[in-house]
Amino acid sequence: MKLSKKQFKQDFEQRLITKFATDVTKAGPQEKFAALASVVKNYYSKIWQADNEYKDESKKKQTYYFSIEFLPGKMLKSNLLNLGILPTVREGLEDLGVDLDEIAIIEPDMAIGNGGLGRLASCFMDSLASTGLPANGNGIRYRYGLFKQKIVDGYQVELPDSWLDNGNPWEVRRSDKAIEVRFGGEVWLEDDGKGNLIPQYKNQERVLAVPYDTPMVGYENTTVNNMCLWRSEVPKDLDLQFQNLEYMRQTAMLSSELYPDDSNYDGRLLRLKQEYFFVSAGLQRIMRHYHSTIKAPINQIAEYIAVHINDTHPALCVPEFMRLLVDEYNVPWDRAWDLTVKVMSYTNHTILSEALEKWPEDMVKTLLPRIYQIIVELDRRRTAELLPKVGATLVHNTRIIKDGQIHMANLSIIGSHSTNGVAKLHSDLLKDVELHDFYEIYPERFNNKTNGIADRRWSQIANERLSTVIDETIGKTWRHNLNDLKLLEAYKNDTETLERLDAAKFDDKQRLAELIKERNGITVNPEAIFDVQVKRLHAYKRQLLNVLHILKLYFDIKDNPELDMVPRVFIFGAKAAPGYHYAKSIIKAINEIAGMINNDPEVKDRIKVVFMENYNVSLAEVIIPAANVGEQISLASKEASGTSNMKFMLNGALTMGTLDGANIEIFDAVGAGNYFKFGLTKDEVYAYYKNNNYNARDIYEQNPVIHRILDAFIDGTIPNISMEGPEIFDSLTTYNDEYFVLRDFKDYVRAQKSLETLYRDKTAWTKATLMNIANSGRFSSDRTVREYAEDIWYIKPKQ
Ligand code: 26Q
Repeated sequence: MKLSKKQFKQDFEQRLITKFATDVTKAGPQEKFAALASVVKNYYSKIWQADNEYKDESKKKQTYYFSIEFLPGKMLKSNLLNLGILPTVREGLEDLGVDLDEIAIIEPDMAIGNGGLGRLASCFMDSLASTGLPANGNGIRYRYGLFKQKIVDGYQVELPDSWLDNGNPWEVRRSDKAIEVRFGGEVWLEDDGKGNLIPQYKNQERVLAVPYDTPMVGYENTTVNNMCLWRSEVPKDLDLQFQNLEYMRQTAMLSSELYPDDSNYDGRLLRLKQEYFFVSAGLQRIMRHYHSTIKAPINQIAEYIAVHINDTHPALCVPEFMRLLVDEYNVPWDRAWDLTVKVMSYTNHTILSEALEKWPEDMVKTLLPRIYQIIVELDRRRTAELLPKVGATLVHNTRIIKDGQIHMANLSIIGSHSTNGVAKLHSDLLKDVELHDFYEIYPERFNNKTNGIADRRWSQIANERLSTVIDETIGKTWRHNLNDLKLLEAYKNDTETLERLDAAKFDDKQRLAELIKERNGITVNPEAIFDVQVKRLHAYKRQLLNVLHILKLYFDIKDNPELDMVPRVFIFGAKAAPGYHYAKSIIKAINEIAGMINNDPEVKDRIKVVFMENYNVSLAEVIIPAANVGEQISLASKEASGTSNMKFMLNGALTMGTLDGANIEIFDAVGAGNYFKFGLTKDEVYAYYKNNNYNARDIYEQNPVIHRILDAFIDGTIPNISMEGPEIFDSLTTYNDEYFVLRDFKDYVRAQKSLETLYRDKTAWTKATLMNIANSGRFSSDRTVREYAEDIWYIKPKQ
């Protein structure tokens, strides 16, 4: 949009008056933020309205992205950037004596997601709007987002994230579009005399779902999409006798808290209720819109809408869509099924068995009696139809209902026309191993969509310095088409460019060093290698491998106090699921090891270990630009994709990585000299499983370096740990090291040494940095969503 600085200043000052009866000299930071957000909202509202009108009139097919998590972070700068007014606003504020960054920091992170999957959903929301693709998010407006992490005495403590206390300037509550969702009660079918079976209900629990719409503003275009989040409320017309306290509490709980589990299935009833709540509300809203606006016959619905199931959490989309078609719109069963499969598509984000959702039949039957009937009928018909075609074994292995449980992945695959993994390796594993039986039956449904990131947030917003260097080197087209970063390659031997890249990185490291000083009270040297591992804490991600390497370096120094090594700052950021005891023990161990090393005068600042509290999107925006190295060290086959690996690459950090997830594609893109590869391959891992011949204790017994490091956990070397020490020690020895940490240790140390060698050659290092940036174009989520649009959703961009 066009906006003069003068106009902006006028708008901002005026808004301070109308909203708070104050002026720029007296307004507090919260007031300034609210006034600025309100001005920005005003700017995009007209575009939003116009785009809604365009969508209603053109009636072009739209995607509805159903996700139980979204993780957008702060929205102010992103909205300014996408409207094309970030510099104007920054300068206008400066004229008024206001620093944009000081206002932006006030906005709470919108953190209604755990990590990878939720952040991916938000990257997609940005990219869908920015590529002009008509799409909508659908989720839950949790009153409390992901917990805030405090470290107390080295331990993680969880505090509630009450992010809505000062209101949310971006959302629009649409009471007029509220929808009822019903649970429980009894259901039976009655013949209407014309041969139709009509479901009758009794004693259902009613919940009102109120939509809150948040605009997703496209980057310098005219698209503004919508992310719809549902809040649960008690229906207004409910008789007072039903309004008992317990019912009101239950209702509020539906949209009260995000489950803080990442990659772990939690079988609680409330979770299942949340899943049905946002699925039913979302699909009902789609149906209403279809009838009020699209006005096409119901049997053409697949030409107008696509529904995406983000992991299995919204898998109830399949039976709920069937219910709406069959019960509410009288579509014959077979036709309804055909439409459902055409409309639905599904993404799998993990192969970890403990993360796969299965719900007890009884629970589903009690909570969602009609949905249960539909699932039983789907399973019955499918079994009857497929038995003669593919045989009993395949049918049995792929049934929706097995051993008294409803398998949500099976439901999602069977009820949709597309199942994709999130990186090549992961998608291959789904086809060849994990979902092979499904692949035999429905080979055409399987495909890969390698993840991507909203590059504008991770470069233009998070790393303005680097962005400017890139502009000055190759011009600005990369801001619209990330593939143009390839132009940088022509400068890989250009000393001046390399020096400027290096200077930008140094600035970003200094900024992080200041934050570390402020938050952790630790002084770190910006000349040191900033070696970063930031992600959820999980055994398979192997933060422990990183820790063992740090201990090795520490003992190297203790053995040889004059050791010549490049100083390193090891930076961690990680939340553990509150119930994940082992992960919490690793956090405690990292903090105690940090204390031991940072305070040992003999180390002489050659190693610093920093655990940064409360890792979230905003912190990532400061940490990642400052990284020299990104640790992507999961056991091969376990990390479906990873996306922080892409963020590091785009910011000129080199990857220390296993051949897992999207790391492989990063390795292929940058080439062997610009990536530190180590560890078992997925085939080697699977061979260990097959032959059952891994013996971790042998490694502990036979490798004196490992022996000494592990003993540090149980012999009092690491201070202030109690049960955490033996717990970690036993996991690696007695319990045979589930994720092959000890097996990969030696090769990891080798790769770390070669990293150090390269870092000593500044020019060579920065050149590798440049090669990483230059080849990160493929990892824009603009590319990813275009692939989904073309291959899965069949939707077209505007214009
Ligand atoms: C399920 C049932 C009950 C409670 C919680 C859950 C649950 C919640 C979140 C299960 C899994 C998750 C999150 C999974 C996740 O984030 N997976 C990550 O997805 C990223 C995006 O595709 C990948 O890059 C990561 O590799 C993958 O781990």
